[in-house]
Amino acid sequence: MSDGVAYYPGRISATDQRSLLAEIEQVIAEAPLFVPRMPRTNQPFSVEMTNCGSLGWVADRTGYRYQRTHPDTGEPWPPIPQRLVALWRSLGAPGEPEACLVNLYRGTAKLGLHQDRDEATFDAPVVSVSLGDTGVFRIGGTTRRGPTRSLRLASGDVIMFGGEARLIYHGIDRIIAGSSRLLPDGGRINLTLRRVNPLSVD
Ligand SMILES: O=C(O)CCC(=O)C(=O)O
Repeated sequence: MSDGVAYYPGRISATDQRSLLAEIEQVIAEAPLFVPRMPRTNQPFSVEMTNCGSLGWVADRTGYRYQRTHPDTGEPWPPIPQRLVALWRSLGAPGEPEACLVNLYRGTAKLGLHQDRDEATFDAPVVSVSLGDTGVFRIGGTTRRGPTRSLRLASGDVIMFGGEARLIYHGIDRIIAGSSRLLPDGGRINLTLRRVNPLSVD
């Protein structure tokens, strides 16, 4: 792995994956999945999303941003499950994550190459947890046109990128249908934990 990218295959046990999935299903029951839209073009993403944490990431015609409430219900996001906060700490990430983006990939859903740069701080790493079908993750450097490689993220895998790698380009090319039986209807859930504000704000 390049500097600042850490890959932890099978970090979350099968039992803990099931417990985590049940907690995320509860998050989705309280904060329903929504379809984000590209700024300006208003084109829908193929990925459905929701959030937990004090802040949640949303995308609509007016732009990308973090906000305290769900765009459809107007309610605050549910809290981040403690086992994810514990994972964040166990990886040595600072403080506590403020946002956990929940992405659901079904069918041909994918996520284009992008940087995570809507946060007010890049001091903390991004911690990303995969559940369900394997995702073909594309990972590059900090420039859009640089070389990329692909990495298959299976259920229970964790990837963390921080330091020099905090702004690497990354995305999901496709999901390998039928590669996991964790999600009853198939598909993949990704959980992305992030700090949004500098730790001094806590
Ligand atoms: O699904 C993934 O593994 C990547 C998610 C991602 O890049 C993001 O939400 O910014």
